[in-house]
Order: sequence, then C-alpha cells, then structure tokens
Amino acid sequence: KPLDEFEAPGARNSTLGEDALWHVLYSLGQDNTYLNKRKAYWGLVLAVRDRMLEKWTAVQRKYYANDDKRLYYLSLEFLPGKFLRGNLLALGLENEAHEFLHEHDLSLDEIVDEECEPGLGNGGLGRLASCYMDSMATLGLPAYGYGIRYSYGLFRQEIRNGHQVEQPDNWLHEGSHWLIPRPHNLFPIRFYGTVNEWLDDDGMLRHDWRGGDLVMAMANDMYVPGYRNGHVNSIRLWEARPHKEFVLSSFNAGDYIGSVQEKISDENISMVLYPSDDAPEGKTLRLKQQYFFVAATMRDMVRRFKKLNKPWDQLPEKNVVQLNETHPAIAIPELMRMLLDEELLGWEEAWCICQKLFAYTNHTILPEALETWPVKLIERLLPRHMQIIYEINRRFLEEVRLHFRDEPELPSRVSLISAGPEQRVRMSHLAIVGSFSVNGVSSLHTQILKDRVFHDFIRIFPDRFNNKTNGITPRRWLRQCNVPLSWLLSEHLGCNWITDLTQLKKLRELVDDVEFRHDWEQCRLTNKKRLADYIEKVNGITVNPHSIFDVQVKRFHEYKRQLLNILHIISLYNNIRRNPDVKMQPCTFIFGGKAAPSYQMAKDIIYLINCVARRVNSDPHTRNFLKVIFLANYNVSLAQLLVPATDVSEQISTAGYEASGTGNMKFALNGALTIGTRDGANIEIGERVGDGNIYLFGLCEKEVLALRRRGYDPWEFYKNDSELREVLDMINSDQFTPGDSTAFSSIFNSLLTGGDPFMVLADYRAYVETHKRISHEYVDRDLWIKKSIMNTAGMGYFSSDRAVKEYIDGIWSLEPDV
Ligand code: DL6
Repeated sequence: KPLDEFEAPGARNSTLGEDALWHVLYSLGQDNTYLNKRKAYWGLVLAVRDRMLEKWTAVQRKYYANDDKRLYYLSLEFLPGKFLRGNLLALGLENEAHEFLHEHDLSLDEIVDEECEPGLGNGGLGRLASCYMDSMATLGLPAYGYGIRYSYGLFRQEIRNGHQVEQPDNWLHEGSHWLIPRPHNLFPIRFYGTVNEWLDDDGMLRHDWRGGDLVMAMANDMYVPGYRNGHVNSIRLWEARPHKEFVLSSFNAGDYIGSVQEKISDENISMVLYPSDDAPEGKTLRLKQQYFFVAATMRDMVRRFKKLNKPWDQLPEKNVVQLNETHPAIAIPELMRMLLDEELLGWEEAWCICQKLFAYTNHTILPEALETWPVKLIERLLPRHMQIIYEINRRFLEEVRLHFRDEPELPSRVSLISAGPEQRVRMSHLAIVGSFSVNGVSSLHTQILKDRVFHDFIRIFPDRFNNKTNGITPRRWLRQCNVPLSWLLSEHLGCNWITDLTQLKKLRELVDDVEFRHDWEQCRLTNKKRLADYIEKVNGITVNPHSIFDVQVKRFHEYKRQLLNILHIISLYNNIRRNPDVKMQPCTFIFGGKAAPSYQMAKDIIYLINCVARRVNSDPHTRNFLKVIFLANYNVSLAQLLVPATDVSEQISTAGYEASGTGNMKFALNGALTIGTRDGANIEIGERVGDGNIYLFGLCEKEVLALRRRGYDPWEFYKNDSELREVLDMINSDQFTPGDSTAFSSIFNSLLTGGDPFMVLADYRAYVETHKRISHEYVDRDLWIKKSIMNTAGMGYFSSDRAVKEYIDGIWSLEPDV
C-alpha cells in the first residue's frame, strides 16, 4: 500500500497490520515497504498498545464515574514474561497478527524472539503477582499493580565449566514500548533529614519531616488486558530520577563530575533488583527501594482519593492495599505520617484508617527470610517513620499487657522491635499489627503460620488470619504455553475452560476414550519434541523424546532439595553401570534455576549437577538410558517451553518449608505427574487429582519436626544404606571432578557432619523407591495417560481466577467492573 493511504491508528477502521506498518514509519522512523523481524515486532507492539490504551482510558473513566473501590497491589517484584503473544491472545488479535506476518513471510514464533523478557522478579512471589494481575483484569477488577521499574532485572545466568556465572540483565537496552513513561506523574521522595515539632491551633503536638535528600519517583505504566472482556488494567512501576539535573552549587564550583555523580546515585535506587528471594541482604539501598516505591504509591492513591472530595474515613471504603510480603510494609508508617503530619488527622483516626486499609500476604516461613531492619538504619534514613513505629508499638504493647496480664513474656515476643545487641524492626509484626488481614498461601502454610510462626498473634487477633491458596493463570500456563493441548481441550470441552478452569473436571468422562487418550499422548509428544529440539540447539545434547522427561526447575535452595534429585540420579547411574543389560525406561533429568549470587552452597549444587551431567552424558554404558541436562537462565519463557513437555514434576522440598509452590500447579495442569513431598500446595494438589495420580513420599511436616526433636542423625542413614553410602562417597571423591577430590566436600559435610538440616538423607530411600514405581508405571502407557488426564482434570481449583475471587470475597470486598 502506498504510504499516504494509511490512516493514523486510533481511527480503528484500520487493521492491526495497517497500524503496525503505520507505526514502523511514523513511530520508529523506518522504511515500511519491507519488514524484517525487528520492524514487524515493534510495529505490532505499538499497534497492540494503541488498542490497550484506548481500553485502559475508558476503564479509568468508568472507575471514576462508578465511584469504584480500588485495589492497590504492592509488590517489589513482578514477573510478567514476554508480552506480545499473551496480549494478542487476550485482545483476540492472534489471527490478525498471524495474517499480517504471513503476508510478510514472517511468523509469530520468529518475531517473539525479538522480545526481551522483563526479569523484574526472583521467582514464585513475582510470578504470582503477575498471575494475579492477569486474573484481576480478566475479572474486570478496579485494580492497580505497583512496583519498581528496575533498569536491570534478575541477572542472566550462564554456565561456564559447570559453574553459574552472573551477567547483567539490561532488559531495557532497546527500550520497551510495553512500558509508557509518564514524566508528569512525578513525586519527590525524601530520605534522611530531621523531624521538627510544632503545636497546632488546638495545642496538639505536630511533626514535620524536612531536609535530607530528595529523589523523584517517575511513573512507567505497563498494561494488563483481561481475557476478551475489553478490560485493561495497569501496573505502575516507579523509576528513580534525580531531583535536580545537576547540583548547581558543585556544578558552578567546577565539580562537574561530582554533580553528575550525585545524579547517578539518585538513579541507583531503581537500578537493580536484589537477586535473592529468601535472605534479605539488609542493605540500605534495599530499604531505600522499599520506601521509594511505597511512598510514591501512597501519594498516587491519596491523589486519586482526593479527587473524590470524600472525608478521610472513607479512604478504606474506597481503597484496599494488599502488601505482597513485608517488602512494602513501610507503607503503614508512611500513610500514618501523611495522615498525621500532612493532613493533620489525630492518631486514633489515622490508625483506624490504616488498620482498615492494609492487608498482608506472607509467602515464607524460613526464619532467615522474615525481614527485619536495624532500628538505627531506619532512624537515619526515615527518622519520622521510626518515631511512628515506636508509637505504634507502644500503643500495641500497652493493649497486649492489658489483655494478657498473666503472660509477662508475651509483649517482648510480639513487639515490633526485637531486643538484643542490635535492635531491629520486625517487618512481619508491623504488617500484622497494621493490617486487617494476614494470609498464607496454602493450607499447610497458613496452618504453620498459625501454629508456629505467628502463634502469639493468633490469640491477640483471632480473626485476622486466613488462607488463600495460590493459583496460576490458565491463559499463560495452558492456553498460551500448550497450544496442542489447548486445541484438544477446546475441541472436547468448548473454550470456556480458559476463563472457568473448573470445566476441566469434565475430562474425567473422557479418560476411557481410547482415541482421546491417543490424541492426548500425541500432544504431549509434540511438546516433548519441541523441547528436545531446544536442548539439542542450546546444550548440543540429543535427548530421546520417548524417554521420561523428569523436570526440576525452580530457584536453587537447599530446602528445595535439588540435591536429593541428583543423589538419586547418581545411584541410578551406578545401577545401570552395574547391570548393563538392565531393562529400564530411558530417563532424561532436566534441571533449571538460578542461585542467589552470594549463596555458595546453592552454587555448589549447580556445579555438582553439571559435573554429574558431563560424566553421565558421555558414558557409553549409560547414555541410552540416562541423560542429565542443565538448562541455563531459567525464566518465564523457558518455563513455558518446559511445562507442557514434562512427564514427571519434581516438587521435593523438605516438608514444612515450601510455602505453596506454583510450579507444581503449572506442571500438573499440563498433565505432568508430580513426585512430591507433603508440602505446600502439593497436599491440596493430591487431594484434587486423587491419591492414585500423584507420587507423594517422605516425611510429612509433623514427622520432620518430631525427628528433629528426637535427634536426627544423618550418619545412621549413611551407615545403613549401602547404595546411598556409595553415592555420598563418590561425591566426596574426584569421581565427577577428576584430580580434585574436594570440589564437593562442602556438600558432603553439610549432609553429614553438618547434620543435614533439610533431611535429604532421611527421605532418600523413600524417594528412590518412589522413582522405581514411576519408572515401572510409565511403561504402561494407558495407565500413565489416564493419570495424566486426571491431573489436568483435577487442577481447575488452582486457577488464579479462583484465588483472586477468594481475595475479593474474603479480603478486598470489591466489585468487578465489566
Ligand atoms: O506465594 C508465592 C511463592 C510460593 O509459591 C513459594 O512457595 C514461596 O517460596 C515464595 N516465596 C518467596 C519469598 N519471598 N520473599 N520474601 O518468594 O512465594
């Protein structure tokens, strides 16, 4: 088409393809008479974005017109994955996109490679936030996500000589048109400074925080379309900008570089995501990040609320704030500060508003992950907030003393401030005291919170605790990632399962249909071949798509027990070598995941897996039966490739340690069978897919506690199990690292002299025996495929739509607005 025939997009009698071409010329400034992948990608992104913006604007208008109550979902992490395919799908534009690309001899598969995945999260917590944003939009909720626009996301993992090497993830190097910068949505955020006191007209003591450093928070919006409902929400990501371009005094004094440096240090706040999901680093910059995004968000909320001209006590009637973990908990004293010092409310009124507004989700019970901040640090960085925290604590403890007179120890246990040589603020206690709801993310996890971690608080606030078992979005984790199975499902069940996942239960009626089972198996094989091609291309290793694909992908952590998995693989290897004529189903064990850069033991485990892989994959005696693959840089895109191709999903954490897990749900939804401990959501998955369709093994949480109480001695297991002993001795020798017999002594020592804190050895035998059953049952194809179907059929409950509806009914009291 000649250029002048194109209408400006927005008129919307143009097609998606026409708009894409228009954008290639007028937004990218490139010749659109011929398209390459890059131009096609960017043109499409902009054309899709136009459509989302129109809908988003209409939706915002409607929120105001209907006086809707709004949800603010505060999360330091979001892991949305790539956008293009999901957005096309949600907006119903997939076919148009295919046609357009086809006309230009391109395909969607090719051009999505152009997209850089935003790694703005570490793992489960961030991905959950993204699944929930998807469901909120699909349910038409007046909801906003809030977080940080990190310039560098989670590091890119490379494996060099078997070791993890971290590379910076400069995901914005080409910019991202999915993000719209909003330079006019700017707020100054203060750090340090001093607090002055003054008396108001009523003689009330007031506070005024001033001085210190100011940094600007600038909004960048990311859009989240609901599935085919015309609804679009947004996630506002704050970016740090210098308060002044240059510090004029030093600029004038000739210190040009000094003044630029100051600007750079302001921008540092949103520069990089902290790469650990379970052990807060306790660095000033991290606390600055938390306060920075929370303070900007509270201002944005108050700005919108003020437009309504309503009294302050209606703030919680018109808004609810969900804190995703304690990372945003400083929002509680920040809102108190705004209400007390800026809006001049009294303490009781302000506190009552906060307690009705905030709700807190806990995602971990690992003691080292429960965030605390040194009082001294908060005092210096946020002096007014520390005063407010002291006052919240003083009033709270007064109440506790009053109601629990005969428990003199209780106040110190529940205090917001821990005693000891270095006083610290317990952020979880702040979040519990300042919220009306505290929830865990699976039944077992919530029970552990009630029984152990927050036991004292249950008595103080009996109605505050509740469970919201996690969920995953079926749009990304089935419809998008598993196209063959999606077609098969829609052919038999219709398309409603995409927004009502409970429809999958109807699959139970099809398990005895031979033809259906055949088609099911074909879908699985197609997905496995696709993964095998990827492994061949990226790792240079040929894997047999008919082998059992056994997958453990997740962050590396001792409690997740990748170690148990690799110990079993070594024993399998030894057995095959001992019995070369063994009749066994070939197995491909696949690992993926990142270790926090400072977590040496997790990095050692990655190294061990890679060393075992090198040995096993090159051994002519075993390589037809056994392959071990480590896929580098595990992220959302890779998960989308792996999940539909997995036969056996490894969910083997020490019972009582995994809050929920969501990977477990993705695999089972796509028809994988789980080998898992009775931990987190595995228990609920088992209840729904049926005992016979899941392989649960090992100690349960109560048994773990009891064994620890009795005195756990890993040497017993070493002495009594010769196969296990052989494996451990191999690790403690140079078998996998010729010439270096100490490469894995840290692992050996941790498992034995170190007392095996995650009870790997205690669960080893049960795990090995369960694997034998799996290998045996896999061969019976009819049986296996029936079990696979029963897994998908039972997973309807784990939709994030269900989870979000439970939040709506049980916590948020919101009305969908579609
Ligand atoms: O709730 C989402 C996800 C759970 O599924 C995992 O079991 C849990 O480990 C994870 N927790 C975190 C902890 N982050 N912090 N702090 O990522 O949350």
